[in-house]
Amino acid sequence: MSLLPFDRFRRLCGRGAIKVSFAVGFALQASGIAMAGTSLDPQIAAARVETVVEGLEHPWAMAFLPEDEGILITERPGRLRVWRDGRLHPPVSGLPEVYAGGQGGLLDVALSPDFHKNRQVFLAYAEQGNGGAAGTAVGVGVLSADFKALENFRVIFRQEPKLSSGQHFGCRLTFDEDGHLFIALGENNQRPTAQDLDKLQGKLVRLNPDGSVPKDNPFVNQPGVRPEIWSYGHRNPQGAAINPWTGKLWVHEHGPRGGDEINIPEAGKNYGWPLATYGRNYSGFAIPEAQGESAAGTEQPHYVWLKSPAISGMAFYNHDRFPAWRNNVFVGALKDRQLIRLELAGDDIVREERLLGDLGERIRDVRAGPDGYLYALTDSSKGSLLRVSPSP
Ligand SMILES: [Ca+2]
Repeated sequence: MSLLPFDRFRRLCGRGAIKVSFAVGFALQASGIAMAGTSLDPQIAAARVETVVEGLEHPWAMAFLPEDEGILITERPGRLRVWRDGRLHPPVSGLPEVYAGGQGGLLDVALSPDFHKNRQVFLAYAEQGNGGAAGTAVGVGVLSADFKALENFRVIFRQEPKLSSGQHFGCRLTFDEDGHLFIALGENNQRPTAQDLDKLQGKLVRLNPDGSVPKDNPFVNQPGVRPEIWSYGHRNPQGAAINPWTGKLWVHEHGPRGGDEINIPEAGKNYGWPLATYGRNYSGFAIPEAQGESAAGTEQPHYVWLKSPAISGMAFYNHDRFPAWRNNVFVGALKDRQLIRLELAGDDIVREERLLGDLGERIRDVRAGPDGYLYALTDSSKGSLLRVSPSP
């Protein structure tokens, strides 16, 4: 994506409407937790916050249009909004019907890597099946020249079978540098299915942008195994992004009570759920299928939180605007109502910091903007798009 001149982007943002404030992290959970593996005690820090857009209903995801054309924002009840020329426009037409129950609805949005040529917009959403249960689906449409419609929308992927009564749809969409589409799928709150290779629950899936299966996927031509699968044993991933310094995909997922984790999923590998987990059931009892924090044949998480922040959204920061944030990755927290900043040394996470805690907002998505600011969506019936920068 081309970099926007700052002043031009400020004009796009509608400078007059922006409210500026400062927000610090919350010190509630900074210490006293025995962290496993590479986990760290988080530190609290301040950040500068500007409210860019208000009045969004449970915004879930955003995508920056190239060339100062604005930002696409999904609202979970089923609307795609365009924020451009300093204002929020009416919902885009041409969207599919979504299952807007429980955690379901319109979820992630991603632009085609060739958007400048094809104007393709990919959407992930919960879809109801004939039997009443719901599953995650992904489709693509063409954004009209006037930004008002998504034309010729067609579904390219459906989670099969459909097993959700409203929980654990995932879902994040990410293109890698070769143009493959990764879809991070929840296990529909049906734990054992994350290990069933004939099902698409609890899987990371890798597709060509037209929905066909790449010939070099790890399980192609294996009887009884879905060829879309890249990796398995995932619980409910809601963050995925390509590490710009390695080209590798990072995915994070919700644990149950405890055990939120980041993974760097490799082809064909098993990331453990529900056989291995650092979490417990919400009741406090052990997960019935769990053998412990590890299990033979499964991968350990790259990073794990023993106390779940309930993580959603992920953004690597690779911009010159704020050198203090370079080589960082940011993660939103729903339950902890914070923005998590993780400092990297190579792939290793060496420091964790919590921002925005005193806003008291559930952070659903975080992305790095083309202007070098960080953008975050707050998940509520009156959600906002925030612009975040380091404290001066
Ligand atoms: Ca795991």
